[in-house]
Amino acid sequence: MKLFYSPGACSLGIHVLLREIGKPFELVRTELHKGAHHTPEFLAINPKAKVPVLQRDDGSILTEFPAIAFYLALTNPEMHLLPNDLEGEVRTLELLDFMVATVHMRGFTRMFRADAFSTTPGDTDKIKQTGREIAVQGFANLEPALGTKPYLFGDFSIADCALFYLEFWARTRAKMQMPACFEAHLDRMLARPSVQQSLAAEGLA
Ligand SMILES: N[C@@H](CCC(=O)N[C@@H](CS)C(=O)NCC(=O)O)C(=O)O
Repeated sequence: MKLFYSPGACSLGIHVLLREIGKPFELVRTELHKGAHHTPEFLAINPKAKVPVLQRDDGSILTEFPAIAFYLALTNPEMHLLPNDLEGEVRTLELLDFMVATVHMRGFTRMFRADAFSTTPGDTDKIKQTGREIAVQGFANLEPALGTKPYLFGDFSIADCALFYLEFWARTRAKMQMPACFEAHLDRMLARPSVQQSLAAEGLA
């Protein structure tokens, strides 16, 4: 199995998940800031020009964070990375979609890639502010899901890997104050060997 990742990108969540599972995998560094996702070689792998990409042992390609996370959880059932009842599964999907499609892509992406949303010269500060407001609201919407639990579903699951990369961005890149439960969840994640190893391997430790 190969993970195409960029240091500190959302692929970090899948990286952590692979290390939690503990089976051998290869990392393929694809540095977004150098445009490595727009090379013909990478586009042949993922024409959507995005990470994370998981290349499975049969060579097939899987993209989109929620799909990759579900695939890894369902193919490693002994790791209990997903609640094993219908309600738990759909609640996991609900959270993953909100975290990736709304908080990440509508919120943090505006903060980090304001130029990509710009339509008028000089509008990037407004775009960044809108992104920050979406992220702040996103954490507020997620707060009841975490509450006083150590992890989103009590025990560690794939949903925590998505929450982790959002929290990591909030603390290290966006310098955002998060509700206390997310600060504590991030500290809990940072104490996990899988997270420490992933950060070290990506050069972020
Ligand atoms: N919906 C995608 C989002 C992936 C995504 O936006 N990845 C970012 C890195 S965090 C990326 O590759 N951006 C490159 C670009 O948009 O140019 C998923 O669930 O995997």
